[in-house]
Amino acid sequence: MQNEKLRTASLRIFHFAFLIFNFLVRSDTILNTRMSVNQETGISEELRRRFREARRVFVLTGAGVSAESGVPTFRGGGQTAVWKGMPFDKISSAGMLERNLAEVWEWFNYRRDVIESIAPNAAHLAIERWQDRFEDFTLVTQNVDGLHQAAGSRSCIELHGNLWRARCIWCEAKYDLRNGETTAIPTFTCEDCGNYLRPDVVLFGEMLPVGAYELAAAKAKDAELCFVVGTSAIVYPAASLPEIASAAGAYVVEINPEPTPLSNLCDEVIMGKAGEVLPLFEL
Ligand code: BJW
Ligand code: ZN
Repeated sequence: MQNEKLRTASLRIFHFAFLIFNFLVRSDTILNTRMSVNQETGISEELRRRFREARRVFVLTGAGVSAESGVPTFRGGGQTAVWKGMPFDKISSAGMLERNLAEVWEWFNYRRDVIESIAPNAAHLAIERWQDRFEDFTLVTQNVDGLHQAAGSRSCIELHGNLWRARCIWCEAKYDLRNGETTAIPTFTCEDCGNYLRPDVVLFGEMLPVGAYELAAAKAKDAELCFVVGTSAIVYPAASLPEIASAAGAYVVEINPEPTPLSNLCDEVIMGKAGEVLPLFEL
């Protein structure tokens, strides 16, 4: 009896110690308590040094980088995109395009209307300044809003297309919707072949634009420093880019108010808003 009680008590103590240990290991990874971190900026001395000395820098952005401009994210960050009660992964899917092209256009026309009056934020502007700071700088975005370009980023690999463009479902001719008569869509048809146009974005279940992922993967593999900014990192193949960078030896840094499936792979995780954290690197 006495032995049984002793056994239960030691098991409980062991279990409790295990929980504490787990918590410490996890918070150590997430909060970088092992490093010397500046309390005001949250940026470690190690990362500052790497940022000063890096020649090849790679940045992957997601919806969170545009959140502070007022663009709703898809998953994290409070608002989630729903259109007429339909979750975005249904309306933004290849199947929906085949079933109801007109409704897909309505969804994208609505989003263009929202984004039209929106401006780049401090995160887009910081990334724009980085392009002239490093010998080799690569910006890869999953965003379709065009805000990196609006901020002045000259070269941006768009993995998921751009909602300011349409393309012919048959001959793939592209149309700029910034100057076009967008209210005529979806009845507007291709000038070359007469077929319907669709938004020039990559929907779930569709292939990425030819060469875009391959170029991004090559740059990720070559990078010394890789930033993963404002992405939930669950959509592939985009989420594999930081994995490629890490496997090839890059120092990987995540900037996001929430942890993601990539957080544990990262060398540093700065839990904060992109528009607040990114400008701090230049201080
Ligand atoms: C902040 C912040 C602040 C908030 N500051 N941060 C391998 C395994 C399993 C599945 C697959 C796989 N490979 C491929 C698949 C299938 C699928 C996929 O990945 N599914 C997963 C969901 C499981 N992938 C595909 O279908 C891709 N195609 C493909 O792989 O082709 C080959 C193939 C073809 C056929 C069969 C099989 C393979 C195409 C993916 C296309 C994604 N398209 C969308 C919609 C674009 C059009 C539109 O705009 O409507 O792209 S989906 C949506 O998700 C959009 C985004 O670009 C993408 C990523 O989202 P993102 O950017 O990460 O945003 P959120 O909202 O998820 O996260 C925001 C983050 O910001 C959060 O973490 C917040 O905390 C943070 N945040 N405020 C910093 N101020
Ligand atoms: Zn055509």
